[in-house]
Amino acid sequence: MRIGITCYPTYGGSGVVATELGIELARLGHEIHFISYSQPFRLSGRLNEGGGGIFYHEVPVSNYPLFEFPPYDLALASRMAEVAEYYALDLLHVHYAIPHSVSALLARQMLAANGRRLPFVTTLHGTDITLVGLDRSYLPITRYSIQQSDGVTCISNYLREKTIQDFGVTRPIETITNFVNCDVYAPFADEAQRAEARARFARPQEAILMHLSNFRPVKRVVDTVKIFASVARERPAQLVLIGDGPDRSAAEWLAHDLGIQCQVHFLGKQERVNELLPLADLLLMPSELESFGLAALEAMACKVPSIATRVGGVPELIDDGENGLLFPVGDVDAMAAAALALLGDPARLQAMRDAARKAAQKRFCASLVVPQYVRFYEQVLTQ
Ligand code: GMT
Repeated sequence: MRIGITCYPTYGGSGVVATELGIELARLGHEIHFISYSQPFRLSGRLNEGGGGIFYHEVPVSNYPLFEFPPYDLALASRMAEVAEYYALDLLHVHYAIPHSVSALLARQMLAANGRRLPFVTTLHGTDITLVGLDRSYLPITRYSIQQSDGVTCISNYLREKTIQDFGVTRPIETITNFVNCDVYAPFADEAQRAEARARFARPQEAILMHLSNFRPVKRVVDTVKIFASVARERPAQLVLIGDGPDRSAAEWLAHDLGIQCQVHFLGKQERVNELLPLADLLLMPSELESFGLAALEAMACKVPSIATRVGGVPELIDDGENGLLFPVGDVDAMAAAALALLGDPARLQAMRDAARKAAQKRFCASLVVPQYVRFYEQVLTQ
C-alpha cells in the first residue's frame, strides 16, 4: 500500500507512534509518505530504515499580515491532496484528530471532485479526546471529523469508551494499542555491559530512576522530583529525566531548592531513548492522565518496570504488582515508599523486570500490533 501519514512532528507520544508505525510498515514493504510541517523528530537519521520506502513532504505554511493565525489546517489539506495525487496514495492515516482529521476530510473531498477515492483513518491518542477536543470551540468539528473518517482507531479501550461517552460518537471504533519494537527496545545482553553504561550517571551502589515525557503539566514532572527526593533521602540514587517542555524549569527549581541538583540529570530531548532506558532500575510516570502510557511500555521492553498512576489506559498496560506498581494521582509518599521497598528487594525487582519485558513482548510487540493496522487499512480500502 501507499500510505500518507500525518502527525505532530514534535516531542510527544502520538508523533512517536506515527513515526514508528511508518518505519515498521515500510519494513513490511509498504510505501510511506509523512506529511507534516516539519520532519517528525523520531524520523531523524532513520529515513533509510524502511529500505528506501519512506518519504517526507513538508507542509509550507505561508503567512500574510492579514492572518493573525496562519491556516495550517488548510495548507495541510492542500498538501495532502497533492501528495495523494502525485504519489498515488491509497489512503491517509492521521494521528491526533485536531486538526489532522479535518484536513484529511477536506483532502478526501478535493480528490472526490476529480472522481478519485482517498479514504482516511483517524487514530485518537489522548488529549485530542480528553482535553483539547472537549473544548467547546473544537468539539463539534472534532466529533464531525471522527464520524466522517473511513476508519477510526483508539490506543486503548479507556480512550474508546471516553470517545463514545463524551463525544456521542456512534460509528465503530477499533482499539489498536500502542506498540514497541522489542528488538530495538531491549535490555543489555549482559550485566557487565549494563554496569559499564550506568557509570555515566551513577556509582555501582546507586539506583537509577528515570522519567521520560514532554514535561507538560499532565505529566506531573514536579511529582517525579518529589518522589525521587524521598527515595534519595533513604538510599543512594540518581534521577535521569529525558525530554523537555513547559514544566522543566519548575522541576529544575525544585531539585535546586531541595539541594539534590547534583543527583538530578536533565538530558533534554533525546533521539535514541532506547539506549538510555535500559540503564534504569525504575521508571517514574506519576501522570495526571495517560490514555495509554507509551513511555512505560518502552521502558518495560527494556526490562524497566514503572511506578505509575492508576489513570486512563495505564491499567491496560501495567498489571499492578506484577510488572509495575500503580498508585492514586499525587500520592508521592506511597510512590516513594514503593520504590524504596522494591529497590531494597532485589529478587522481587528482578521478577518484576522479567515480567515487564515478557508483557511487552507478548502483548505489545510491533510484530503483533502493526499487522492489526495493516488489516484495518485493508478493511477500509475494501469498504
Ligand atoms: O494526548 C496527548 O497528550 C498527546 C499525545 C502525545 O502526542 O504525546 O499523548 C498521548 O498519546 C500517546 C501515544 O498514543 C499515549 O501513550 C499517551 O498516553 C497519550 N497522552 C495522554 O493521554 C496524556
